[in-house]
Amino acid sequence: MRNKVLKALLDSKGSFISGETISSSMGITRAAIWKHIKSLQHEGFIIETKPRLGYRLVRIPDILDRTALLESIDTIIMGRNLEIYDIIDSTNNRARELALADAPEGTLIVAETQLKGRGRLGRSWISPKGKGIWMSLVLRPDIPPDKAPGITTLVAVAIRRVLNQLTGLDIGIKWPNDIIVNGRKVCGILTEMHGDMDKIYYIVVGIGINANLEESDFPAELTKTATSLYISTGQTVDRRSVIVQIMKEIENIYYQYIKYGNFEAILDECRRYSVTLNKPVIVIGRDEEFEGFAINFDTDGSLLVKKQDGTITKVISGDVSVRGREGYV
Ligand code: BT5
Repeated sequence: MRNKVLKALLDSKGSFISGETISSSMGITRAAIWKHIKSLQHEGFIIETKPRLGYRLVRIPDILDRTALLESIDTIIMGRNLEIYDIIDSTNNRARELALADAPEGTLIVAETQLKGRGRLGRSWISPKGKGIWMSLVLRPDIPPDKAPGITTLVAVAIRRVLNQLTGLDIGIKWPNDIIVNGRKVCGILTEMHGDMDKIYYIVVGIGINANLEESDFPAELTKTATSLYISTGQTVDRRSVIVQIMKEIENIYYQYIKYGNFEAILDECRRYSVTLNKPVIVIGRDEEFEGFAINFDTDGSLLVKKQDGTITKVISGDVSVRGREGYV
């Protein structure tokens, strides 16, 4: 009932809607509506009330509300099947669980905080409550499994576009899965795939965006390498619009790619904004570490690194980290 009252307010798009209209369309008393309005106000929704005119939704609080988010997402597939959690272990775990239970492509899991947010190679991802965008998207691309790393590239390109449009900041892509502002990580992507030799069953793309985190939200060891949109612009961002626009952008790029298989345009955009290419890099793998010069991306999105002896090595994402010679980027 609370969601229906909220939906009625959202549908009237900033105009007044009378208690009578809501009560007759929903078949509940005006007193019951008033009770739900009070509780929405208590949650932080700013709702103006005027005798004879009724109710008007003035502002939606910065909590991730399913009804409000669904109302704003204007995609056909991405994010349309949506779950929102206050607390979760990891949105990637829940997305994987749903994917195994046949959840449709585009299923999106979002959480206010994660207790066991993770990065690659078992690293942890800090996810303070209410400050970031911690979400995972289920995809079922009909592409060969060796092309799966390209999905990380595609998502990075989509996120870069959106964050740049929303903030005007120079946003870079650090191969293979980081989005960078001022040399620091503002977003990380964790792509996990389930498939066999020739088929992908599903891919879960985990996206962590440091939206409104303050310096004090980061542990000391991350202050030199991590940042947030808030720290970089001095302004809080509306997490809902970031999610809405990212879903739209991923949908555009992803289906273009699935339909026409043209990865070259995505790679070109990635090259243009890469903070990795044409620089000395240190490649840190599970068993070995080497230095070289990042010369290009290969057609599958892997990184081509020229070693000091002149040989060129193809570095595949997933089990390596890349660092600049003088620091993180
Ligand atoms: C990543 O791994 O960058 C992928 C992060 C993906 C997080 C999302 S949140 C929603 C979804 N659910 C999950 O459980 N995960 C995904 P990697 O490249 O391995 O980087 C991890 C490293 O980044 C850590 O070892 C830290 O050094 C650093 N780090 C941890 N939390 C951070 C944060 N909030 N911002 C910036 N850096 C962070």
